[in-house]
Amino acid sequence: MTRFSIIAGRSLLCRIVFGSLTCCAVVLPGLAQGPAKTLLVGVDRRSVTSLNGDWHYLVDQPPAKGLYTAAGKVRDNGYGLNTHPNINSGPHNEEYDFATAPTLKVPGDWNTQDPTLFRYEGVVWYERDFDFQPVPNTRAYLHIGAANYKSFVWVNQKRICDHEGGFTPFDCEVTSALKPGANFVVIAVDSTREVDGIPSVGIDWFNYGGLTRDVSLVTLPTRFIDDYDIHLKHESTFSSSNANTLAGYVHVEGAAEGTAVTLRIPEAGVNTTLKTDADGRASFEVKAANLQLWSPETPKLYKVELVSGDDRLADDIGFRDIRVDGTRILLNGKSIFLQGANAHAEAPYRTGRACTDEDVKNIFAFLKDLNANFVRLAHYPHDERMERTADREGIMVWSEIPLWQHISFEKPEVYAKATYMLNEMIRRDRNKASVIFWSVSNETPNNPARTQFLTNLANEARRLDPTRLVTSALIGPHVKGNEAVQDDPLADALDVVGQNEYIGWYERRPEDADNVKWTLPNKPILISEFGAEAKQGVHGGIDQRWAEEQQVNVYEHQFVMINKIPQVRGLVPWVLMDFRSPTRNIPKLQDGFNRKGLISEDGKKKQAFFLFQKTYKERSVGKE
Ligand code: GCB
Repeated sequence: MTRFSIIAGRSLLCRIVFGSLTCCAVVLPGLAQGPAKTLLVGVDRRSVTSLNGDWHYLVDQPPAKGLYTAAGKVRDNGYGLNTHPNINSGPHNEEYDFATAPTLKVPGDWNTQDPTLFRYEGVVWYERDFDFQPVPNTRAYLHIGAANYKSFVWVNQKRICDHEGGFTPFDCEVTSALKPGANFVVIAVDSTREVDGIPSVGIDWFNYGGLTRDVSLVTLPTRFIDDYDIHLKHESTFSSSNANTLAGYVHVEGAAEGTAVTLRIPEAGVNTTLKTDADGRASFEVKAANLQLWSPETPKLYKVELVSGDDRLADDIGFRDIRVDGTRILLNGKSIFLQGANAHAEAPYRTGRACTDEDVKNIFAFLKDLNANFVRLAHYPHDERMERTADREGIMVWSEIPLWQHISFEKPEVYAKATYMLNEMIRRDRNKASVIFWSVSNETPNNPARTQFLTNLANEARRLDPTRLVTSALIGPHVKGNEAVQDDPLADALDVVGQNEYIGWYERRPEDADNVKWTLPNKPILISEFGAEAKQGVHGGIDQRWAEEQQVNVYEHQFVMINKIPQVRGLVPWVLMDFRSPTRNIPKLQDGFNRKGLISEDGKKKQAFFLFQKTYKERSVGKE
């Protein structure tokens, strides 16, 4: 049960969680200061003022006195005011100055840009000057693609908004804070890991901090299209001859009831005018002519034009049907087998958080070369360019929120955080045909509090988007004798079950996999992680740890095992490319990298890459 209440200009989203009422503040569009959320969908389709580029930065080492008071509250008189020290005269005042500070590139993590910040986890302040000419009858939003992990935003000395979560966008209204001519924005980003954060403190990837994705200023008419969902109607049964009804909604922020919204998809013969309801939402169902459905073989995208009043937006959207039938996964009514890889948002060649066109191009070049039709974007939402490219290239996507291993599952406030992160992920990417799975978690401990939390979250994902499949990657069971029985009750809440296992690396010997007998839920199963480490360029026998040959050997035995599990509908080895992880500390072998990649971080393919390339080409493992 969810209800809204307005308290002092903020809204509280209240929900019964595990029998008790919990509330979390959410920002109502247009209200400044307070927690911000993903508001604007399709920002990359709008003409915006980019604030990417050089930002001045200052490091505010723990206890971060520029940001926090001794009691841990955000200071009113901290660096956010961007005042300057009296250098030459008057009493000495400030101990910081952005004007003369060095710069970091945005988007980008700080760790790989300033060697002194390589291992730094804490607060870094960013400042940027920009010119702006307000246009009458418009509203302006600061759009931040992602900032890891907490952000605090000021514009022209006015505290604007906060955000928690390192991998989803947020929008803060800045209309009344902007002035004609010179303006400035200050953002404090705190990458400190927290026990009650999502993810929590223990992670097996690099905690890159900073403004890691595009930042822009979006100027919109007073009434504007903030959100839309345009998809093939999810009928109770799929029939290709009837797959021509499009459904969804367009939401117009600030719209009075009855505001007109035009939806045009010229190539599909759609040209219709809708009317918003009292909440600004115009729901629709409309027949399209001759729809060519999206699939990896034909990744067809339609130009979709939305117009309401002075606002217009054009997106490229594909239409397809994804569902489960027994233990099969059906795409447009046809059984599919997913062949792909796990990928972290680690930039190939240069390392660092992937955030540019070039990074995304390089990752997709690897996937295409591998003959992949699928990618699991681990363990958090990646840059939106990834889904855009997947849409164009015909690669299906698993998208996940960072509920990784140990999370404070017993705390209602953590559940509230998880729901808004899920919401932000779905809101950003629900119009991407490539995304077929929403994953609620990875490798969480099997206990009642966890199961209740994730079951609720899986249901929430279904409520937000009934057109996609809900999954999670489970860990365990350990093999006993030759038996592995997966009886995690979380499986009941999922449409598709991800099974992670490391037989041949963390347990048993590679050849033991040949004889393991799996008992798995009677649902489609993805082998969502399996693999072994190898250092590119190290060669030796099949039993020699860290040799490329040994990694191949692990996979060959895995293939024998996987071929015997009838309900396996896909595989994603861990992992496409070696990625930084500070927990991997074997000198000369790991050197701070998880080496389970099929490719090294500098783009060199290991032998296992070619094994998968051939296996996927020949489709020799698994059945549709
Ligand atoms: C896992 C985790 C993944 C790790 C991987 C490993 O089970 O899901 O995040 O990186 O194992 O290499 O240990």
